[in-house]
Amino acid sequence: MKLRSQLFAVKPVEVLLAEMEGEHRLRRVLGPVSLTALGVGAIIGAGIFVLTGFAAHDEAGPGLILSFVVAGIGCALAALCYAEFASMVPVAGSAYTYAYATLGELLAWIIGWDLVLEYGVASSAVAHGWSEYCLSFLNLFGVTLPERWTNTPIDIQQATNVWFTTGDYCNLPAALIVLFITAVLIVGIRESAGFNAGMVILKVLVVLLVIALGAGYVRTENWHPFLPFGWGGVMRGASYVFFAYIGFDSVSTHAEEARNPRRDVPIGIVASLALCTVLYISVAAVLTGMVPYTEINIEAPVAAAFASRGLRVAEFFISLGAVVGITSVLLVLLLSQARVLLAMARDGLIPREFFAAVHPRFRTPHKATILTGVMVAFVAALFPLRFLAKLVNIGTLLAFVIVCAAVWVMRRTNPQVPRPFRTPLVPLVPILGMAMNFALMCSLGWENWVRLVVWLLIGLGIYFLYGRKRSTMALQRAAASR
Ligand code: ALA
Repeated sequence: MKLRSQLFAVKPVEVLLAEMEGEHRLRRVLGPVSLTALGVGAIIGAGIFVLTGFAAHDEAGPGLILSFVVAGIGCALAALCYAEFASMVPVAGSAYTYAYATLGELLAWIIGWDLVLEYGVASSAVAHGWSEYCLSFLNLFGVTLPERWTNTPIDIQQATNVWFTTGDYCNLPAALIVLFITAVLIVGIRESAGFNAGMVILKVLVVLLVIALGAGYVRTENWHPFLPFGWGGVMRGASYVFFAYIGFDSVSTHAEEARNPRRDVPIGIVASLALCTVLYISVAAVLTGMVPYTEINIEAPVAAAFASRGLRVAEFFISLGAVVGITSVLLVLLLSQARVLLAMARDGLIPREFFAAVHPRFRTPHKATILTGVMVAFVAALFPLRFLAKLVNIGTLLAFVIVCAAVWVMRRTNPQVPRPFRTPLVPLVPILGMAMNFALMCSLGWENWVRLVVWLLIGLGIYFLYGRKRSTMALQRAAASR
């Protein structure tokens, strides 16, 4: 096939749906409540429990409340676009699959590779958050671990962006939790979903406790000045705490396990995001109201805010809830990562024998899961949290921009395909979604753009050396034209 026609070749929606009927499918066990729980499970984690501290302290001050509103609007616009796709093409693979159906193979590959950044690297960042709250929880009982085994060997200077070595060995707790979750995932989705539901309930209760109890300790003078770093600070804060919202889109990677994907996946996406947005804005208001922004702790800020008011029992429950809650984020992100790899492997863009292998007994993509787990554990052990979080954000924002564009393109190229959920006000919502998420990308600083470009270039290298020649669709077309 000619290069140009292959790069822009789309995978017809009919083909995607027909593939759903084939063999080696995953089990359909998830309903709307489980899907929403998976969404909430993926969303509330290191972002709200850890990154809010740094964002309030260094970037936005009490304006963090507005940062959550801004990031939430960007996500809501993207979520409405995701929901249309999820109802129309309810196949595992998320944005990758949508791009393949609309924008062609090359952009699909780019977005799939970008999702590896979103889910894989985010899992490493989240494992750091887990490690910090785990250590602070153990501290409550007087247990401390040697620093050499809880810090990364390299770090990055905040002001100058220069890398330096720390003399520590690795973040061992972060790596161990990743390997543990990987083992749980191999056993299967039904068990994982049950495990997840318990963790989600606990963390939502803890967040409600933070809001209800913390509200009584707010001192409104802490909200003055409200925007100490101006609107620029609000936007920088938004581009950072955007991390806290990541995960709602992972609901769409579970379409293949949903009992009624056309209805339940859009419900899961929109409901989980809406719930978390309300909770986040409230937590930001409570946190910045309880503690002057200059004194907000940047390691375990929510627990520390309650400790600073002498609320030791609350500190205990918050630390416990954060450890458990962040575990459930890891679970869903790692699960989603393996699903995206599975979808790409079925299309021949990465080695099928390995990534699309489904375990005969557990019916899970065990090989992709193991490889993902080992890589994520390795990155978590070595790289610092702030670096990972910003890299994840820029990659995910790019995925959102592409999905918003794709919904608009699809309305023109495939108007006839049934859409049980329709994004309202097309093209206004997709255009605003692209603009808002692009604006957040621009607030992340040039170093992160450079890292994104390097990541994408590596991806393009893999595509041109491997995927392009082995793409199932290209091979089928070549066979048909012979
Ligand atoms: N939104 C997820 C978290 O905050 C990634 O941990």
